[in-house]
Amino acid sequence: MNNTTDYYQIDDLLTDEHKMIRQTVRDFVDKEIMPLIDDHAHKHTPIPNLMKQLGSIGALGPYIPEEYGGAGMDQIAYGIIMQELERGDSAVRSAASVQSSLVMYPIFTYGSEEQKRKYLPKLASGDMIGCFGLTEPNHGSNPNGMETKFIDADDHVILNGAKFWITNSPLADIAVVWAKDEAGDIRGLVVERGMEGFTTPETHNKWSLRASATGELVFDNVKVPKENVFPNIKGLKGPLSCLNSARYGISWGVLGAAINCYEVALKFSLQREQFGRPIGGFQLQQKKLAEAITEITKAQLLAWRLGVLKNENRATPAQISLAKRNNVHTAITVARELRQVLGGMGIMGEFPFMRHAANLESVITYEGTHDVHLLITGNDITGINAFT
Ligand code: TGC
Ligand code: FAD
Repeated sequence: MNNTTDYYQIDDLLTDEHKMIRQTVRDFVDKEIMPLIDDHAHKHTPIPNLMKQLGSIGALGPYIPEEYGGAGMDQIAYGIIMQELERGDSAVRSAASVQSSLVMYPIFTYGSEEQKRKYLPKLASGDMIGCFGLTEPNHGSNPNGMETKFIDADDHVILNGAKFWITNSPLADIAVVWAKDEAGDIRGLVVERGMEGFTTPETHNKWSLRASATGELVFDNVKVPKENVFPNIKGLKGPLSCLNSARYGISWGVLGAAINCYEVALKFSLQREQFGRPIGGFQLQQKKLAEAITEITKAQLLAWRLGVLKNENRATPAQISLAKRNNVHTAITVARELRQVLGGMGIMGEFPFMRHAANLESVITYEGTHDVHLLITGNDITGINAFT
C-alpha cells in the first residue's frame, strides 16, 4: 500500500534544507492556521497578525538576499513554502505571495537602493504589509489599457485613478502601483498609507478567499514623492515580470490545497462503511482517488521542474503560464471530485473541500485567468496572438 502524496519520490530531489523549511511551515500551518481557518472563512475576516507570523517563519521574500531581510533561499524553497501555506488556505498563500512576489520582488528588482533599504527589511519581517495594484475596474486581463496615470509636478508626481480587486489593500501600509506617465509609459511607484487623497475601500461579500481582505486603491490627486517612483523599469514587462514570480508560486501553492483534500478523502474512504465495507473498496470511489493522485503527481513534477528552470534563470513566461493553468485546474478538480467521496459530510466546514474549491475559483481567475494562460500557450506554440 502506498498512501503517500509523494508518489514518485520527488522528496529525493529535495535538499535537507528544503525538507527542513517544509516541516517548519507545515508545523506553523497545523498549529496556527488549521484551528482558525474555518471560523475566519465563515466570518469573512482575515487571520489576525498573519503577516508578522509569516515573517517570523521566514515565509516572506524567501529568495530575497539576506542583506535586505530575506532568507536568500532558492526557488524550490519558495515553492515549497507556498505549497505548505496553501495546504492551510489559499488566503494564507495569497498573503505571502503578494508580499514576496508582487511587492518585495519589484522593489528589489526595480527599486533604488534607498527604496530597497527603506521597505524590504520591514516587508520581510511582516512589520509592514504591502499590496500590488495592477487591475482596474475596466482593465483586468488587458492591463495595458490602464487609465491610472500621473503627471509631473516639481519634486513629486500627482497620481489619479483607481485599482480594483487588490489583495490586502485594506490592511496595507504601502501599495506598489502601476500607472502611466505623461508619455503613456507604464511605471511603478510606491504609494504609502496616509498620503492625502489615497483610500483603500474594502470589497465585501466574496464567496471565495473569505479569510483574505480584498479592496480597491483610489487615488484622488495623490502627491507621491518622485523618490518613490521605480527608476529602473518602464513598460508592461515591469508588472508582468512580477506575475512570473507569483504565478510560479501558485503552481506549487495549489498543490497544497489538492494534497489536503486528497489526504482527508483517502482517510475518510477507508473509515466510512456502506453496504458492509469501506467505501474506499468500491471501484467508483477508487477511480476518484486514483485520478486525484495521478494528477497531483503530474502537477508536482511540473512545479519541481519549473523550479529548477527558475533556479537556472531559464523559465520562460509561457512555461510558467502552462504550469499555473494546469496546476490550478488540477487542484480545483481534485477539490470538487473528492468532496463527493465524503457524501454529505463533504459540504461541512469541518472538512476543507468546499473552502478550497471556493478559494480556487479566485486562484483560477487571478494572476491571469485560465483562458488567458491558454492563449499565452497558444501564442507561444503557433507564434500567432489570439488575444485581439
Ligand atoms: P504583450 O504585447 O504581450 O507584452 C508587453 C510587453 O511585456 C512583455 N511581457 C512579459 N514580460 C515579462 N513577463 C511576462 N510574463 C510577460 N508577458 C509579456 C512583452 O515581451 C512586451 O515587452 P516589450 O519589451 O516588447 O514591451 O502584452 P499584451 O498587452 O498583449 O498582454 C499580454 C497578456 C494578456 C498576456 C498580459 O497582459 C496578461 O498576462 N494579462 C493577464 C493579467 C494578469 O495576470 N493580471 C494579474 C493581476 S495581479 C493579481 O491577480 C494578483 S492576485 C494576488 C494574490 O492574491 O495571490
Ligand atoms: P476580465 O478581464 O474582464 O475577463 C472576463 C472573462 O473574459 C474571463 O473569463 C477572461 O478569461 C475572458 N477574456 C478576457 N480577455 C479575453 C480574450 N482576449 N480572449 C478570450 N477570453 C478573454 N489584481 C491585482 O492587480 N492585484 C491583486 O492583488 C489582485 N488580487 C485579486 C484577488 C481576488 C480575490 C481576485 C478575484 C482578483 C484579484 N486581482 C488582483 C485581479 C485579477 O488579476 C483579475 O480578476 C483577473 O486578471 C481577470 O480580470 P477581470 O476580473 O477584470 O476579468
